[in-house]
Amino acid sequence: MNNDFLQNDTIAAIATPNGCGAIAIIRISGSIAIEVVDNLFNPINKNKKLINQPSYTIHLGWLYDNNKILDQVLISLFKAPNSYTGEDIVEIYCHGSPYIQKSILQTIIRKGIRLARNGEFTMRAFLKGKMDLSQVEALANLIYSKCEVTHNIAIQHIKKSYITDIKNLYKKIINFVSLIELELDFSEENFILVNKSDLYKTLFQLENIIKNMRNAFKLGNAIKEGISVAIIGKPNVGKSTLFNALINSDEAIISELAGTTRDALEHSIIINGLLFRFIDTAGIHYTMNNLENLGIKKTFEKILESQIILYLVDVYSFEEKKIHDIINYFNKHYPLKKILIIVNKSDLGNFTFKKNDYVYIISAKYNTNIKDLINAITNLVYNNIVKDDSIITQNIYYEALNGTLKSINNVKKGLYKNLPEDLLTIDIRLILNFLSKIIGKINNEDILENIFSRFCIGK
Ligand SMILES: Nc1nc2c(ncn2[C@@H]2O[C@H](COP(=O)(O)OP(=O)(O)OP(=O)(O)O)[C@@H](O)[C@H]2O)c(=O)[nH]1
Ligand SMILES: [Mg+2]
Repeated sequence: MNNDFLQNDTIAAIATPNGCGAIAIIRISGSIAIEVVDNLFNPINKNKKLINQPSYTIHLGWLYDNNKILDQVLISLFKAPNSYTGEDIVEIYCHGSPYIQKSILQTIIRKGIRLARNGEFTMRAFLKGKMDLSQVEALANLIYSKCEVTHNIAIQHIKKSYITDIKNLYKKIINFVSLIELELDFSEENFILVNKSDLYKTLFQLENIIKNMRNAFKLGNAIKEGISVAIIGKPNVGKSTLFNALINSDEAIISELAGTTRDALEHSIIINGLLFRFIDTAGIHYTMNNLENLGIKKTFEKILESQIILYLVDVYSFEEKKIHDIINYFNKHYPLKKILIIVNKSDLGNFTFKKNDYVYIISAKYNTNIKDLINAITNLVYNNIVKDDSIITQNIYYEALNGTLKSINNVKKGLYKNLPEDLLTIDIRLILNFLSKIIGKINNEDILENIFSRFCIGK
């Protein structure tokens, strides 16, 4: 990473999406932002100098590149320190043609302002202490949220930052560490300074907050791109009929011929506030038909992509004694996926088996128990996918949350076993270490880039 990433020079970027819109916003942040724009700006009210205007004001005028008019624009001012980045910010609202946007940006850059990198405005906000890591994380999720649930999680996190509570607990824990060290210094006198039940209580409070934050993160992460649900099974069991019933549309072709679906079909839909991505697949069976085999190969690829598998069978062929074999097969080959067995065509058969946590009985054609099935899938998301600890994510915030919980657990175990205090402090110090990442004491450039590079330029 380039060193100027952390510098305090003035940066600029187009903050609105690429392409042509009614208006576009160019954002500039840094110490020379106002001065540079002042020199290009000719306000409608001729005597006005931007530099003399108060913060949070908007000004109409013409923007020039030497003698050439670039556009009629509105300019808003946010003066340091009460701005998004904590620095002087100027936002130029221009007309949305890509040509105008580019010309304005180029003119500004020629005046000694640098093009911002992805997320650099937000990184400055973070480094100035305007945001903590949990809010940065929430902001990234807010920008990319695609359904009500991810949107709600993000908003709650931005609004109610847990950081004040964490900072207070952080101070308390530091206090405990110093007391323990004092005790160790005077170990021969047998001083007891640390109230262990207080320490326990503090750890418990911290654990609750961190668990909430971790659950919110996991839910947001699991559903970011939509929960992927693959519908699989032998040919003709009614996979495409179920797919259509779930997405409430006639997208997939249905026929009484086996081998109708050749290529996987996908459809995203929001149900109960959650974004789902349902995948209809080609029926799995042994065939000499090359085209069908290509489809079947794809089915296996889609299984790998999915978080939930609906294994469809029909009432004729299903035997209750096979349930365990099926579950065992999936647990062995796809241990990270959640599986439901769906017995379809209940309208046709006389059957004796009953619904349970793994087995759902439906009629896709007549829409029987589809709502039940949808609720079961939703519950699976909240109760299993979110609680699943096997999710692997290389996210610094998530790793810090996990590390805190692990160290809290170690200290609690140590207290329980009456471990010597010098050993306890090792884990207590680890807690502090992880917490300091969450409350924003990060100076390492690579870590910073990792956090902020996910944002778009201009954010
Ligand atoms: N009676 C009844 N028929 C159903 C039901 N669900 C599907 N079918 C019928 O079963 C046949 C096969 O349905 P599809 O949805 O095409 O089955 P599929 O599993 O997608 O089949 P392939 O794509 O060939 O693997 C069609 O004639 C459907 O109308 C049901 O719940 N009850
Ligand atoms: Mg089909």
